[in-house]
Amino acid sequence: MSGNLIVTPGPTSAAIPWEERPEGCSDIVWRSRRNPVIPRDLLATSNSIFNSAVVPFRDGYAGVFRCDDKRRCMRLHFGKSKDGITWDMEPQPIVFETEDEETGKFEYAYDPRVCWIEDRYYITWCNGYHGPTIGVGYTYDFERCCLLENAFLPYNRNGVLFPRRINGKFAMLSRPSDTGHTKFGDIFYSESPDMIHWGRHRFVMGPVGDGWQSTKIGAGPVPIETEEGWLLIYHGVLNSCNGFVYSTGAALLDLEEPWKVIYRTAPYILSPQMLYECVGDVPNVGFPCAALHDKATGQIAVYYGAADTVTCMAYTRMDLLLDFVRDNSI
Ligand code: BMA
Repeated sequence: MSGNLIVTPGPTSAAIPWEERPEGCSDIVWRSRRNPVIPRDLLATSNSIFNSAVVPFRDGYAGVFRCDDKRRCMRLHFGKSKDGITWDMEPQPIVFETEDEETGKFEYAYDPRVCWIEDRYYITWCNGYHGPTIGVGYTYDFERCCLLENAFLPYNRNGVLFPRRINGKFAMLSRPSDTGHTKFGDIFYSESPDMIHWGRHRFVMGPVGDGWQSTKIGAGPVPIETEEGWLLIYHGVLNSCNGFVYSTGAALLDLEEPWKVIYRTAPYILSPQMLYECVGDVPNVGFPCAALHDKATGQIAVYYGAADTVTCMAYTRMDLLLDFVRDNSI
């Protein structure tokens, strides 16, 4: 740990962003009418802002955003918002504080997730250290950030923490991969006593069928704890004759042994269909990285990157989604 990071209070219970399901719409997950909520050029230097993570913070929200700059370097930026929709984005990338010269030598950072555990916000992301792997850091205030060790050896992507210890250990999902645009990918579960050393790796699930999740899959937002299990929203990829198509599904994982899959949707719950999902730097991509959940109302607000260009939101309700996962499981 470097510097004196100041401990500030954790998440608050600000009302989450919400829009009712449009009349006549029977989708389980429906899009915000304000999409894309974050344009590609919110920063003067940004080529695109997408695949980003938002959490409750103080009397509003904070986030870690993937901002690819106009050199097309992949960087992470802090942002703050009162309502979760309109963002005040830091123009400078996050400086990851570390006294360890070696861990500080990463070349790029993308696809962040943010997870409140016990006393701080942990950030995980795809970290360029001799190829992509899972970077881990933490912040108390979304101003300063400490860098920890990479969780795994290259190559790995989509590192997503659970929001509490499981059987006394920190727990993470990840997706071992390759140097490039990986054509395979299973989700694994790993645990750690200290957020540094990761082990006891368990297979959770892999691609299935010949449809939207047939090529590779990866965990999306931090899993949400329910009485029935961990609700995991994840992306699945189809390899079409026109390239990869990134859709979204949901699964329910066992509470104490999360590598055991209870249900998993056969159909997708969201797929690239709107123009802002089908047209952009990488067409046909919806990539969820965060979900806000209001326990009292069951409202869920999902943040997802669209076409590797902009950030969008979609909504669902816990009861609707759980019923759908149960009734449409593979
Ligand atoms: C994945 C990641 C994501 C991206 C997706 C589609 O491999 O690089 O950041 O959204 O491809 O291009």
